Amino acid sequence: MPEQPSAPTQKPVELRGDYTRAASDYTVTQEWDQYTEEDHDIWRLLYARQIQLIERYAAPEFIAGARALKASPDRIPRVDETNEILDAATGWQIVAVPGLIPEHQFFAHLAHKRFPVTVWIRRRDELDYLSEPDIFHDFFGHVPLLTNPVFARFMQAYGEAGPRAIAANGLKMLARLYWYMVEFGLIATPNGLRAYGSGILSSKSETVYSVESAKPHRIRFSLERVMLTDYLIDDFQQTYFVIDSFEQLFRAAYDTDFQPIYRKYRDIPGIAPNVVLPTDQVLAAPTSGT
Ligand code: HBI
Ligand code: FE
Repeated sequence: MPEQPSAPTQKPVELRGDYTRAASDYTVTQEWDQYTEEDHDIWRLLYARQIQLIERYAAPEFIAGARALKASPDRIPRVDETNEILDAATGWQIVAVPGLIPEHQFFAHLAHKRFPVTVWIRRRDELDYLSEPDIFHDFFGHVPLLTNPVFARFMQAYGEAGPRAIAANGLKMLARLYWYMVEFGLIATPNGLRAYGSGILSSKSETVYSVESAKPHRIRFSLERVMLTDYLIDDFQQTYFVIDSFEQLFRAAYDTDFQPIYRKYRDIPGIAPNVVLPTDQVLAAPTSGT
């Protein structure tokens, strides 16, 4: 039986998933027939409120991906049906997992163009927040952009970087890149800022907050700046980093040798999540919003 990974929260919590049936790569079968009507009802509620918000707040590439997946508004999606669409778009697949899995296996899946999707769905009293990823976060938040060839290529490069980061004591820096880019990234578009991060777009309140609130800092993407910045897990972000294009993100990750970055900074404390440096390019706060 694979060991349970620890949850990335500031409080110790037990992981909810059933790891007893997982294979050595932590995959499980989805057992779609086991979902209850209540499970599907929760999917329907979450889907209905996010699908209308993303039209206004999400990156066009994310919206296009969400449409391409043809997920049902009424039923939890099936892994096998999704894989036909995803495979045709970028050669990626999703694999079912019990929840968070250890870094090493997580990286290996990404490097092989497999995205791990948690099988269970949250409870009705957790519609707005939970500390572990569930199928709504993993599927609705992450899978749409895996239909985008450039973003998908970035994700693969991220997975390939994992073992080298572990070997060089640089995991913390690499994980910050995932956090600020994959989970909480913003992108500049001709129509203004849009969200593409999965942590944002699977959360009703952070979707609006990330784009419209005057409170958080929005700082132009710089690879080193992102890799050095600490983050908060249990609250809205105090800083979002903004890319110009997925090409920019892919090139930064793909063309840069991270080893010198790990060597230079591994013993240096991170930049606090709310700090603005003199070298930062800060984007103007939106004129509306709170
Ligand atoms: N496991 N299922 C799952 N999903 C994640 O996003 C995830 C994970 N394990 C490790 C992990 N993320 C991060 O620690 C890495 O991005 C560094
Ligand atoms: Fe996620």
